[in-house]
Amino acid sequence: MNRETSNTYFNRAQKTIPGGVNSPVRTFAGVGGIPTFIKSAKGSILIDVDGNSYIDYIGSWGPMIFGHAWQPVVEAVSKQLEKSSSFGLATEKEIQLAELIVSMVPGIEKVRLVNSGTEACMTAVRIARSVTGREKIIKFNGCYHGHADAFLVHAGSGALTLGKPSSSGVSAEVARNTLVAEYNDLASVENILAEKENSFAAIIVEPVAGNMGCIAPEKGFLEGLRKLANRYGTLLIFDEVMTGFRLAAGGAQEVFDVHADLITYGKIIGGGFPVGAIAGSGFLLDFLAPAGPVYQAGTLSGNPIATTAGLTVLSELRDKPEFYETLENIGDKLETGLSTVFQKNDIAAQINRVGSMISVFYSDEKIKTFSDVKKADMNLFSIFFHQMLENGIHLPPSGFESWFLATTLTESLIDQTLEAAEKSIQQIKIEIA
Ligand code: KE4
Repeated sequence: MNRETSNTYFNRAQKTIPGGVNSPVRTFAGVGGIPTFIKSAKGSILIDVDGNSYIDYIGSWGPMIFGHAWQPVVEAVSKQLEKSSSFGLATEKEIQLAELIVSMVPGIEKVRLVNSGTEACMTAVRIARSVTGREKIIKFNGCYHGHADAFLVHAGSGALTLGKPSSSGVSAEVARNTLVAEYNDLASVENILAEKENSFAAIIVEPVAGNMGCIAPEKGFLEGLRKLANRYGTLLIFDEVMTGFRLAAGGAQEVFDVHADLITYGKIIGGGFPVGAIAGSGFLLDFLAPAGPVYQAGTLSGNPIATTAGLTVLSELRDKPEFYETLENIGDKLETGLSTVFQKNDIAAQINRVGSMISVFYSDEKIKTFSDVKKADMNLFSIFFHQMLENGIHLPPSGFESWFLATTLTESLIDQTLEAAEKSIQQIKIEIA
């Protein structure tokens, strides 16, 4: 497959953009090779700058639940664009999107729109710190909540897994207030809470993990977090930037029937445009300026383009919940088909799927925790990734990411994907024989 223009663009990009990309995962650092530069996309098909086409399993990391360039969004946004893209003053569309989100998600009363998942998560933590008067937070190894300092922390040394920066530029002082527990391990959470009682403002968790590959919460895990948060007076924050409106209209809260105090959203609610949101009770959300003492602001927050796109997508999901059944069927067909390919070829692989989030781990052990993920064969994932790319299938360029399915993945596209998987495995077996 000719990828020369992508290569040329990548070399050129590195002269003016750090690492040649505007978000690290796009560089293929996780799988090696030259990143794909995309020219256009429609439905579930990507066209790169060399004219190669691929069946897309990234979906822009989640937003494209109805596929790329979904006509209703194209039309609605084009019409809005004629009336300008931003006023810096309030509009009705912000009210409509907030009302729509409140109507779709059980247990929330108010919403603040921001411009990214990162902004949403950092604001949720700021609210929690203001409400509780406490400073520390608990996050989980392998979970990602955006690039705010408080989240760029990994388990440090010491029994308390004191947070240590996982990025240069994050101060030790900030990192010390973030302690790191293990996903699907309630005891690791209780140990931290008990050790420093009354110090924790929030527990923040991806209710279905997607940033270490897809990992479902074990039975009782989310319920256990809810009970621990109640017992220790700590707020529970569900980071639903990936799962929100993807797993169900009411997101993970609806699927698992566990209710968080604050929920963060992104991706789908912007319909492909930059939107994030914090949602929760009126009491908690009214801590945000100008209603309350927690400052938060944004030039383009709730802008008419992003809210128009978000309204168009969420209205469709509200009016046609059968889309979730469609996504479940697509996910089931893909999971079953891939499992057959791997079993037939004696490849030790675990497929984790929750609805339209799916990941493949090359391991003979079930993948339930971050330490399980770290034992998986990421080198084999990289080889599979490149073979699939060669065969016209664009997987996310990292074994530590979830794949995202769209309603535009037809039976035929899934069949093509499974044929490509079989062909890729055959090619790999020849190579590694
Ligand atoms: P953004 O700031 O990228 O909009 O959202 C941050 C974020 C927060 N919470 C969760 C659960 C997320 O998955 C994300 C962002 N997800 C990554 C994909 N793993 C975005 C892709 C990228 O960083 O380029």
